[in-house]
Amino acid sequence: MKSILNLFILAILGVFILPAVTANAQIVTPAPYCVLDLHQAAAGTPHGTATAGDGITNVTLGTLNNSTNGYIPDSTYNYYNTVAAPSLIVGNSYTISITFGACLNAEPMYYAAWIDFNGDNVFSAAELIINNANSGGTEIPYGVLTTRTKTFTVPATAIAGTWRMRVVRTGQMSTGSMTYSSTYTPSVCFSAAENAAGTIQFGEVEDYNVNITAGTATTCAPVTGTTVTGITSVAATISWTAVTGSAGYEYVVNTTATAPLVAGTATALTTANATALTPSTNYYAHVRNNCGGGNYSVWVNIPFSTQAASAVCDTVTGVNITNITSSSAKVNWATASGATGYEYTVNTLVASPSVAGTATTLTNTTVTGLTPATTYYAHIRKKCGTTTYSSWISKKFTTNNTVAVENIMENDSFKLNIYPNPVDDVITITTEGNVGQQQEITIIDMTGRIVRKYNNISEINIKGVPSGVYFLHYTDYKHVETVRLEKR
Ligand SMILES: [Ca+2]
Ligand SMILES: [Ca+2]
Repeated sequence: MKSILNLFILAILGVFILPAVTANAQIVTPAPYCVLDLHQAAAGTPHGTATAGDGITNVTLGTLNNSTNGYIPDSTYNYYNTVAAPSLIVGNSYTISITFGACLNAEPMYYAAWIDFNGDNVFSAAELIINNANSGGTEIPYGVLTTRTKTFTVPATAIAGTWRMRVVRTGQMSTGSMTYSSTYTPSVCFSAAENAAGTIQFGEVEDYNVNITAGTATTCAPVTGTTVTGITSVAATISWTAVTGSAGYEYVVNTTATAPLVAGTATALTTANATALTPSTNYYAHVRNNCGGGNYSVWVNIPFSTQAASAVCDTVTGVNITNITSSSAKVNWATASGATGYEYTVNTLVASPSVAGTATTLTNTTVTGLTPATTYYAHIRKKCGTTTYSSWISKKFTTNNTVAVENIMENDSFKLNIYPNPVDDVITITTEGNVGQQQEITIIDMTGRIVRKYNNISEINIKGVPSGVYFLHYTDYKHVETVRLEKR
């Protein structure tokens, strides 16, 4: 039930925001139809605002389109007998649309409408045309202006004549339950005495006249040529062939093959974009033709399935280059989660490759045939799935200088001289014979660690190198010589 505080707030809103309101004409006598008398805050006290309250703000059916206050000016019952009655042809289908004020508290709210199709002044259960369960199955949400729709067919048993339609919005009669029930339908008749004796209910009742006419049932052709294209993991485009004489179309995209129970999204186009879909899900695109006059063709549907979500394809990690020689190198990378393979390219370009590399399922490769003393880039990318790749990761390395091993064994009168040895700081180096290019001196300790390296070899200064025994290692393109060196 509504709290006193809420009623107070609603009353304040009404008093200070809204101008004086003229009540809609109410004709309850003669009253061939039963009474449905709901509670109101107080006579003449608006209950909420024009769009926020417990009332009905619009009813649309065929030519009927009646907008009213969502709050209750002085009565919860209004009979709009001066509003032109829509004509409903026996056998035709029509969509009723009801808009509800944005209720200001969380009490479950229900709705229902009946048309006395057979003109017996009784709203029978068989004459129910809309309620929560058959038009979405949920309560009216709290605090939101809400519209519900339902398409119904005027039954063949309907009698021609001007009869009554009753539209109701209310809480749950007699129990005042605060828990929404998907199967509850509001009472169609409820007297003031019954109301006073039982649980007081809020809401609004709007009665209308409708003309039931025999006429000739209008039918129109359903759409054809329905296709679904551009399917991604979250979107698709629905298209259909234009129907001659169409007044427009409606479409619904859902996961149910059965024809929609409610009106779809109206469009004058022959395409519609479905968005915010769920990946890897089976959907149905339902489309129907608007015949005009509130009548529609049957729904046609076409199934489609969204694609799987496109997982992010991460780059490889742990790239390093080992076993570098003057003509080869081994490229290594870490095993990547979810990889179906890798591609690599080794070239002298810093830019990522623009074409596919060499495919492999290993996490290393040894490249050969490289040029000595040259800077290379190893480019690696991960393969995800069958056609998706990560971006490239590149690692720079430089090949070693060439050592012409084949000449080392030749007796080409090459001779290396170093002195003094033992040495304090400065070593003088001379060579004799056919010297190769790219001379280099390396001082290596007894553990194999390089402690100094020189490219200018005529005189080197090893000041600062701890005393001890070392190897002086000489190389050029043709020769390798190692001499024992003692540092004092
Ligand atoms: Ca109203
Ligand atoms: Ca009836």
